[in-house]
Amino acid sequence: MTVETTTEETGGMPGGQAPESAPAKTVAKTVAKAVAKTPGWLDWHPAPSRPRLALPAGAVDAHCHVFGPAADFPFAAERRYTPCDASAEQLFALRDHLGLARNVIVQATCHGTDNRALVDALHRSGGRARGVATVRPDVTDAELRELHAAGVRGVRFTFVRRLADVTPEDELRAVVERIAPYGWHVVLYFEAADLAERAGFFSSLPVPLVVDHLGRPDVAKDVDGPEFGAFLDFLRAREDIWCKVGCPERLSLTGPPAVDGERAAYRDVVPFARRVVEEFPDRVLWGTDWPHPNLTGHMPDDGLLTDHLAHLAPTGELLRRLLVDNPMRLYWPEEEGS
Ligand code: 0GY
Repeated sequence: MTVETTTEETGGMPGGQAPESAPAKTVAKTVAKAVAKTPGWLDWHPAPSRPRLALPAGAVDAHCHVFGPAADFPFAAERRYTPCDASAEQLFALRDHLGLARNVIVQATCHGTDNRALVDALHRSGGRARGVATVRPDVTDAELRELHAAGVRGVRFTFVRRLADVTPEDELRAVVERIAPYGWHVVLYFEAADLAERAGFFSSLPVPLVVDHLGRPDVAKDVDGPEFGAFLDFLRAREDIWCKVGCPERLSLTGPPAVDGERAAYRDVVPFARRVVEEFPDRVLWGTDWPHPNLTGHMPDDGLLTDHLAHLAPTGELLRRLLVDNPMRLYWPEEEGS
């Protein structure tokens, strides 16, 4: 059970009755009400192992989320799922436990365009987190400046229909016009089958692009087949298209899952991720995807998920680019070379 607060307006008397002789005074009353998690929802792993893999100093978790806490940051009315809480402190404790140094926190659809939980987490991070927000075309410059000051460096467009209504392309283009002056990029979350229809639109956007979760390939298909080939061509077409290669737990069909000490997990995803890491070593990113929204089969052990990196980036050089050089260049460019 999680908690959501709503603000109710009442008259100035107990029970909401306005006194007859006095002018009706409106007061805000915060009401905590229980909100049920989505049925089948799996909470994040309570006791992940420590990675055995030697991570480079300064490694960045470039895709993770915060949820609520709902009592402080209620979930959006239009959300498609209700998660458990996953606070900034819990995220930063995981960061330290895994031996990571920084986070890129991505606005989750359960918070809609209300970026307050994200901004709060960025402020709490002491400069060790950057963010990707969700905004509407009518976002004001004052709001964009505030998001930028907090550490936001991009916006996310979601085309996964189970997560949100897909915003029309002209509205998304209007968002891009608003954010381009800030030097931000667009994070794209789409399924492989939707790329053909959207590729022209994506390629026309005049800002850097970051693709979530390998473009969600169908890993039952051949890594050398036409569908993944089209995705690789999409990445080849512009040098400012980046790709996240994490999230095997979401893509894998045959596992085995990263639980109970399994160090050769998600074998069906490895050829896809590795192909991208090897061909585009300077524009790949990785993230835990903690707290792993919407998984129903199993909840991975985040330590084993971190160790899974050894299969994707098998040399120290590839690992350093994936975890440090690339995310630093995209999210902390002012620190490059320092
Ligand atoms: C992810 C993936 C998912 C959810 C979200 O914002 C979200 O709600 O991103 C998903 O369900 O596939 O990146 O966390």
